[in-house]
Amino acid sequence: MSYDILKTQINEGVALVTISRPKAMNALNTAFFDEMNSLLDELQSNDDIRVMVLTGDGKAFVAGADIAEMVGKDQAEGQAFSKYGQETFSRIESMTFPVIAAVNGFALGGGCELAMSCDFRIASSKAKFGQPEVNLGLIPGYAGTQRMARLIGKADAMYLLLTADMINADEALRLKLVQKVFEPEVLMEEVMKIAKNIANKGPKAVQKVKEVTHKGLNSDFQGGSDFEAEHFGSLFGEGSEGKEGMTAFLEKRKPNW
Ligand code: CO8
Repeated sequence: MSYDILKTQINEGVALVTISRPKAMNALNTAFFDEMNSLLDELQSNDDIRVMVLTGDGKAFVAGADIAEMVGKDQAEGQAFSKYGQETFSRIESMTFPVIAAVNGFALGGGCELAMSCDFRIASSKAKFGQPEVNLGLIPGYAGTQRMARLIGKADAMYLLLTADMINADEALRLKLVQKVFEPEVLMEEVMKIAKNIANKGPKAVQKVKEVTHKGLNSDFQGGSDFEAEHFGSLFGEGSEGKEGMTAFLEKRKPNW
C-alpha cells in the first residue's frame, strides 16, 4: 500500500510513525484507518521492530475524528466508523511490541483515545488533552470512555468526559494520563531515548511484560498471576533469553540477545 498520511522511519529497532495531515490537524478519517491497519500488518511481521513511537506532524498530535467526514454519516455508518476505529486501536494496544505516544500538541477526542490505546504517553509541555465530544452532541466512539476510566479512574474520567475541558500537559501528568512531559524542542529526542532504551532490553521479556500485563488486566488476579508464572517459566529454557540475561549478569558482560 502507498501511504499518504503515515510517514514511517525505522532506526535501531524503533519504528517512528508520524501522522501527517497537518491542514486538518491530523484528524482521523477512513484513509487514516486503512493506512494504519496496513502499516500495523507490515510492522508486526518485521522481526527487527522492538518499539513503535506514534506522533503527529505540526500543531496537533490528532485533533479528533474527522468531523467533516463524520457529519455526512447516518446511524449505521456512524456505528461502523466507531467499530472500525475501536478495532484499529485495539490492534495498536495488542501489538507484540510496546507502542509509545509522543504527544506533540492537541490530543482531542479520537486523538486522546488514540494516545490512550498506546502503552504510555510522553507529552510536550505544549500538548493539550481533552474529550470534547459532548460539545458536538457526541460521545467518544473509539473506546475512550472505557480506556480513560480504566487509566485515570472513574471520577477524573467522568470530569473530563462530561465537562469537555481541555487540560494542559501538567494537569495530564497530575492525572497520570501522561507519564512524562518534556519541552517541545527536546520531546522527540527524549522519546527516542526511552524507545531505544526499551529496544535494548530482552526482546521476548519486553513482549511478555506487555502481553501478561494486558491479559491480566482483562482477567482476575489469579488468572493473571498464573499466566505470569507460565511466561516467566518460558524464559528459562536452554538457550533462552532469560538464561542469557542472567548468565551475562554473572559474567559481568552485556547480554547477547
Ligand atoms: N476534524 C476535521 N477537521 C478538523 C478537526 C477535526 N477534528 N480539527 C481541526 N480541523 C481543521 C479545522 O476545521 C481547520 O480547517 P480549515 O483550515 O479548513 O478551516 C483546520 O483543521 C485548523 O483548525 P483550526 O483553524 O480550528 O485551528 P485552531 O488552532 O484555531 O484550533 C483546535 C485547533 C482547538 C484543535 C480546533 O481545531 C478544534 O477544536 N478542533 C476540533 C476538536 C474536536 O472537537 N475534536 C473531537 C472530534 S469528535 C471525535 O473525535 C469523536 C471520536 C469518536 C468518533 C467515533 C466514530 C463515529
